Amino acid sequence: MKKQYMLVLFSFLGLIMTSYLLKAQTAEKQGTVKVTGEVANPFELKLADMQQYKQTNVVRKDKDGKDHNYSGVTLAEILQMAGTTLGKDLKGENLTKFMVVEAGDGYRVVFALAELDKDFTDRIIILATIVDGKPLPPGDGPFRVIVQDEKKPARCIKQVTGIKVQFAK
Ligand SMILES: Nc1nc2c(c(=O)[nH]1)N[C@H]1C(S)=C(S)[C@@H](COP(=O)(O)O)O[C@H]1N2
Ligand SMILES: [Mo]
Repeated sequence: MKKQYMLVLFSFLGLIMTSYLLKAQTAEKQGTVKVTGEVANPFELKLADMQQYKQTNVVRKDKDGKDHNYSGVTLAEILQMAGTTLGKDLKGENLTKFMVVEAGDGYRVVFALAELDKDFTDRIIILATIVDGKPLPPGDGPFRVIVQDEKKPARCIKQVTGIKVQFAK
């Protein structure tokens, strides 16, 4: 009788521990963006590290019709860190490169590298982690792309988990 009781207790403990570990893993996954593909140094961008990088602000209207101040790191700077052909190297066949941004819910959007490069455009695109001074709400964050001055918010992809640079072949 006592042995059975112990067995039940231990299986319970096991279950609780497994669920904690799984939760921790999901939290870890949500707190990072994998930068991969046609880059010299693929890396994982961590939420905890974001404040170390230069912060850029973009003001955008949300569906509430009001302006909101987003801050984060420009996609151009993230790609620079990963070692991509921006600036003087963005010419010739490198102009066929694009990035696929992926979200936790399977939503994906594409930006051509030339859309991110300051020699091509003044429009700023950031990977935001902060809105109006606070972390993004769970449904939107922790990472969301914010595209300055784009009429529709459809490329302001939420819950970003990955950025992959590819060639249009
Ligand atoms: N991950 C993810 N991001 C997304 C979407 C989505 O389905 N999944 N929808 C997009 C579209 S079509 C729009 S209009 C806006 C909606 O953002 P809002 O709910 O904050 O207005 O989010 C964009 N970002
Ligand atoms: Mo949309």
